[in-house]
Amino acid sequence: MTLEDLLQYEDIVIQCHDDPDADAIASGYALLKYLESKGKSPQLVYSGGRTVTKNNLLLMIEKLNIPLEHVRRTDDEAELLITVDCRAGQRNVSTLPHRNLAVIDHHELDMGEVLPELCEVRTDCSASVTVIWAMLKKVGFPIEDRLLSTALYYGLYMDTQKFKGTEKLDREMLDALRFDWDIILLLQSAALALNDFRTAGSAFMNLRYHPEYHFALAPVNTSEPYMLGIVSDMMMDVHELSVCVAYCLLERERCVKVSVRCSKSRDRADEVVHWLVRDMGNDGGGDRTKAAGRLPLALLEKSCPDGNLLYTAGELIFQRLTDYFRTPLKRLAPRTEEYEPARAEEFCKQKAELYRKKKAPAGFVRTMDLFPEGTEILLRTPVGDIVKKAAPALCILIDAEHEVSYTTEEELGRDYELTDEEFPLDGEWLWQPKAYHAGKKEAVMLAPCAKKCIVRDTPRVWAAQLNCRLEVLVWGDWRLGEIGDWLVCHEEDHQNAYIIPKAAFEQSYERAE
Ligand SMILES: [Mn+2]
Repeated sequence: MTLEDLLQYEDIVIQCHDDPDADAIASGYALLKYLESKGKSPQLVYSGGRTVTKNNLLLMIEKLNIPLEHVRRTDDEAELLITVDCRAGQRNVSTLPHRNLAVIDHHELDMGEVLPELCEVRTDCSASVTVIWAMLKKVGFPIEDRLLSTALYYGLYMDTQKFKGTEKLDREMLDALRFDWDIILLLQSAALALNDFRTAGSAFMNLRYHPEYHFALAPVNTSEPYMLGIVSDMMMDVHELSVCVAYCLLERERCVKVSVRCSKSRDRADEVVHWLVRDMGNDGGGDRTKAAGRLPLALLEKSCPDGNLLYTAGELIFQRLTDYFRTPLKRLAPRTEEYEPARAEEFCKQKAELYRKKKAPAGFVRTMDLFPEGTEILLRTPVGDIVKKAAPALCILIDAEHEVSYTTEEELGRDYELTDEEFPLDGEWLWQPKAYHAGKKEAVMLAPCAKKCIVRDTPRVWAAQLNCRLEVLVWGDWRLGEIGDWLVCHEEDHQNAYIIPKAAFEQSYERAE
């Protein structure tokens, strides 16, 4: 996409992510300046429940005259909505109504994510300001405006934690910018209010450090989520630390928010967060070096009914991080990688072998053995109550879980081998399968008439037991398998691969000879 593609629209709204940071604000501002120079009058906004309160951002907005507005809700559809430093549909942005959508961002794409036609996502840039700068350069827009230059510089400075890990294009931009040093110095020395500094100090006093894995976590006593970024950014300056976690209790949002920073290229902040909140909360998005997520209070309260929730969260995070480093997580996207069972050894103790589902005994009853022909029978099936008339061909199937359903003898014969043996329905089952005389509402037990039937063939799978933690992409969701769980794929379709938990596998699968 080029910036000129955006000029075909008149009513344009530029949206930063919720809780905008310096990069989002500066990127939106640069886009605003460009569109204004082309005779448009776009709006620069952000949404979400919180307004900007962070010291340096307020100062940035004031000193650089950035007309950023907070929009809570609107029914007005923008002709064109451009999300900057974020992508519509992701959790960190409350996307405003629009007819057309454009995206400018630098964060990595999620697996299988679909982007709008109008998009510029460059992961070779450390900040969105660099993406915008390159786009401005491409259309020959001169960045002579000192305030705009300053905004771009500050956006990159903040998004890279003071230029830690900049890319080639970032450095090119830095060389080209003619920014206002005085404003930069002012912003740099305004990162914290005195009270923020005290809060950070107390978080550092309560730091927990793992000497072997070089991670640390700091509980932050605050209700301002931005403090997490400040604390975790400061932790990155510490030589001994490679993974830094700050977390705080947000009563109003009913969650513990977690912010992660990684300073070594070996670790990925978005993966660490994903691991920390798995099965519990959600990721708020992020990238290689910084990411955030949430743990809902309801779940923490369950594991610690009347305790200190911040403390409980700390224990959980420490434990999960220890596990994370003890057994590094592997990932498998079967369909994109064209998974073959021969690859099972990468994740498992042994080669994959053929298994089949155990032939669980099922039972069947001929309706004519229960009622005279034509009697209306009511059956409580898993999909609801169904009434049918007793007929010579009509049967009732009792599955391994003792659920009942209608079938015909012909259908039954296709999937099952029918026997004359009695189907054992002992009293151990709480719910005894029954059918009802629909007119008289009388129950008739199926047990005395039920016969055993044996499933003819079950599809076979290649299966092997994991010896690592593995996440497998199944229908767009990452499913985690623990050591001991089984990695299986269909015999006919190798890319149809997934995880079956250890207990479930052992209960219902057996080796195919
Ligand atoms: Mn950014």
